[in-house]
Amino acid sequence: MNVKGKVILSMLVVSTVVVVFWEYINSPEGSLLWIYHRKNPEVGDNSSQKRWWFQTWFNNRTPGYQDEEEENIGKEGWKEDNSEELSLGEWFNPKKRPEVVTVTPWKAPVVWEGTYNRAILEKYYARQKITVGLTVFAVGRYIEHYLEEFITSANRYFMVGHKVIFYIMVDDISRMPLIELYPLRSFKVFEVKAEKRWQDISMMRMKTIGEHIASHIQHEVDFLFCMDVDQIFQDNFGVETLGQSVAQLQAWWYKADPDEFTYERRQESAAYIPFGQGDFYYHAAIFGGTPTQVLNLTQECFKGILQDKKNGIEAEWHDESHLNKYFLLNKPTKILSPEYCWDYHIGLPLDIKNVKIAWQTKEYNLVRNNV
Ligand code: UD2
Repeated sequence: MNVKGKVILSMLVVSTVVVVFWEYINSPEGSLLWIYHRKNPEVGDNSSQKRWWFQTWFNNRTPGYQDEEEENIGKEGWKEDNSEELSLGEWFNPKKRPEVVTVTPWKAPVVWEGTYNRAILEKYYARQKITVGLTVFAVGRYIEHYLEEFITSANRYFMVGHKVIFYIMVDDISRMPLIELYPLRSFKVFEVKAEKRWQDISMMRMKTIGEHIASHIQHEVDFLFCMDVDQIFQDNFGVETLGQSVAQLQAWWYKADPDEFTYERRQESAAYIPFGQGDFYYHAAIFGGTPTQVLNLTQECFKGILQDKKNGIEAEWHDESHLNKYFLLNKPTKILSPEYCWDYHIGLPLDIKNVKIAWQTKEYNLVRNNV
């Protein structure tokens, strides 16, 4: 090798040493263990390890690549932010619907069409990778009459883009309709005892839901909704409905004065609410929240139901009366407008801009054992 060749070779060796040393002191690990990392996927993302020094070198010279790296740093930041709640002002604007009540006296949002920014919420919840549960009961003739339409429509409109588990409670599994679900959706079917009276079927849901949350649902979902089966989803019931403790305004009563509400007015009942008290009339056809909150709700309501049974009294609107008492004492953190559970028999007033769920026509004589 001539002198020129030796000079070039030694320059190459020196520059390699300089680059390797430079990468060493600048690497986040501060070590040269990248080969070890590559062998051990538990330690980190394989692909990022493979790109190690070459990528850093390349990034420093390529603006496009640099941007992506910075974007990734941003994402890491987001991950840390995951634990933080979105502030109300970031997704909710009560002024968009000045003609209706959009904030409660205890500052909880009442979610109406137009008040929420679903895109911001979607971004937030997509990062959280949430799973949402939905319980529904179909006992007796409610299976053939309502279940298929309920699940089919929920499959299409409930929490689109997020993992969903339907918890379906029936008194006869062999009569479960066959329904093919979209990706991200799954269901679990449970057999429940058929009570003789429809009132007890309705009320005992509180006990059953509570037992299922305690034994497994709390480990399976981040949020849970509980719904009546005799209704159909018509549009997206999305992440704007999620919250710690969520109540639904009853379509027939959302404009009425609390003294007109059909609360339980007899003092002997655990569901008793005196005249002069009450915030809203909540609908038992939809309630939800985190599993812990829903567990508390169902346990408290069932306690009231049992106490009434012991005292030989039944609240006027059964589980719904106890639910209203519960939400009077434990204010919901979010309320859904009647657009989320509308009865077309009322007509379609201007307030109702977008119906997400519609009541089915009540055909009590066809579906109930005792009318
Ligand atoms: C109202 C409330 C309901 C509950 C009930 C209590 C509406 C839309 N819903 O419902 O939430 O508070 O009053 O009085 O106003 N079920 C069966 N099989 C039966 C009976 C009931 O599966 O034989 C289940 C089913 O999921 C049904 C739910 O219990 O949707 C409530 O019963 P309902 O819909 O017959 O009672 P309804 O419409 O008067």
